[in-house]
This record gives sequence, structure tokens and C-alpha cells, in this order.
Amino acid sequence: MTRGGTVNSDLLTLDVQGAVAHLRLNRPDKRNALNDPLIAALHAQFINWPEGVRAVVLSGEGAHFCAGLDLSELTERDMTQAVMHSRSWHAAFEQIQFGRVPVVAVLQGAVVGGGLELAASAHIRVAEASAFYGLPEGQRGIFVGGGGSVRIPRLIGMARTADMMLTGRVFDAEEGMRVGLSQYLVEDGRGLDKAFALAEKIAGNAPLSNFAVMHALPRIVEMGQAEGLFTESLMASMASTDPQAKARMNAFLQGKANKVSKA
Ligand code: 1HE
Repeated sequence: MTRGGTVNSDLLTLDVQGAVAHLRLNRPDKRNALNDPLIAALHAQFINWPEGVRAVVLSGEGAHFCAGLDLSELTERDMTQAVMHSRSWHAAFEQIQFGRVPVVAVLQGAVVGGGLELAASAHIRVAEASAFYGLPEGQRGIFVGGGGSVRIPRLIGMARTADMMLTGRVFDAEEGMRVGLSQYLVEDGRGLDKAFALAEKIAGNAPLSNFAVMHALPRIVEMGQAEGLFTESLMASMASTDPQAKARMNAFLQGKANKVSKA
């Protein structure tokens, strides 16, 4: 399935520019709905980044980020196949959240159902003004199965998630930004520029610092205070004794590194 760190699939398009990889869902005629081959391709890609990749921009081709589960597949499964299907999404999205490199998602148009579950697996979400968020599973007679019940309440709280699922409430881009579905909101057509600017910054960090944010922070958040503080000390000692940390701190002390500024 993979060759030279690149998944060979028509459903995904990959461009690598230096340290930043751009991965696009490439099923615009079906609004980037997620069928089994697309989930498998995502899974394979997120465990196979070319060596130099340090950050990923994930976007959807066309006017919509992703219309969620490919509903045409739903009728074909019995209960055993259905639970395995959900587990295959979990495995793929786990690789996005807890993989090797941070992921910046660009959201436009529909970010619904499994599309929102996919977006919630990324580390940073940049929404364009056209973005809207929904969990239509209730209307379709199903339940989230791609990690939505775990990740979405952690972004926006259980009550808002339940409201979306029970009533079909749709948040527009402004509301989504306010409640925490995106960290950035930009004009239509500006999402990729913003995401690449953020990804370049992320790619410039020490790899061990990015590792700590991706792998230690979300686990510490789930711990009790005593365990969290202890784990933080271990992670901090690993990061601060890495040669990258020493070099970067010396660069600052010699006036060769950026100051903290709002720009
Ligand atoms: C699809 C899908 C899909 C579009 N599965 N084929 N997701 C949903 O319930 C969302 C369903 N989709 C929509 O509400 C709308 O399509 C959109 C708001 C996303 C876009 O609307 P629009 O007017 O731009 O496009 P369209 O005309 O509705 O769709 C274009 C084509 O894409 C059409 O196919 P065509 O062959 O007639 O051209 C649609 O059938 C097709 N299409 N969305 C299959 N989702 C792990 S559990 C996760 C559970 C879920 O994700 S539930 C939520 C499912």
C-alpha cells in the first residue's frame, strides 16, 4: 500500500514541501465522505510519513471538509462488522492524534458526523467562515463511532455535544470558534495560508517539545493532580536535557533567538 513513505491512493493527495506535508481528502464529488478505503489510506499515511516531515496540514478538496461516514456503506454491515468498522476508525484517528507529527486541519463547509470526529483528532483546527459543524447521527439512527464521544466533549463539553446529537443543532463557524471547535477563524479561501503558517512554526520546534505536547499533555490532563505533576516533571526533564533545548536556550541568551511577541 505504501511506497517511499507515501500512500498510493486516489482518495488522498499528498504534497511534501520541506518539513510540512499537505494531505488532502480527495473525494469532493462525495463531499469527502469517509468510506473504508479512505479510512485505511488515512491510517496507512499517518504511520508512514517521509523522514523529514515535522508537521501536517490536513484539508478536504472542494467546498466541504468532510461529510462524515459514507452512508452508502452503512446498510451492508452486521453487528460484528459494525463494531470492527468503528474500531478501524479508532485505529486510524489514534494515529492522527498520537502519531509522530502535529496535525493542523483546515475546515470549510460541512464538518459533520465522522468529519467532525476526524477534525477533532487533529491538534489545531483552522476554520474558514463557511465551516459548519453537526452531528447528524441521531437523525440517521446511529451513534458516533469514530471517537466522537471521547474527543468532542473534551473540546466543547458534554452538554453541547449532547445538544448537537439529540437535536441536530448545527454550529456555524463563529459559534464553533466560540465554543472551542476551532482555535482559529479566517475568511473563506484563507485557511490553507493560515494553516501552513502555523505548521511551519510547529515544524520549527524541537521534536521532543512537540512530542511532549502531543503525547504527554493529553494524558496529563486525564490524570489526578499528583500523577499529573509527577509525569510533567519526567517529561520536562527529558525535554530540557535534550541537546536541542540547550542549543535553543543558549541561542536566546546570546541574542540570536526570537523574543516572545504578539506578531
Ligand atoms: C454522501 C454523503 C455521505 C454527501 N455519504 N454520500 N453524514 C451526513 O449525514 C451528512 C450527509 N450529507 C449532507 O448533509 C450533504 O451532502 C452536505 C451538507 C455534506 C453537502 O451538501 P451538498 O448539497 O453540497 O451535496 P449533496 O448534493 O448533498 O451531495 C453530493 C453527493 O455526495 C451526493 O451523491 P450523488 O451521487 O447524488 O452526487 C451525495 O449522496 C453524496 N454524499 N454526503 C455518502 N455522508 C464512524 S460513525 C460516523 C457517523 C457519521 O458520520 S453520521 C453522518 C453522516
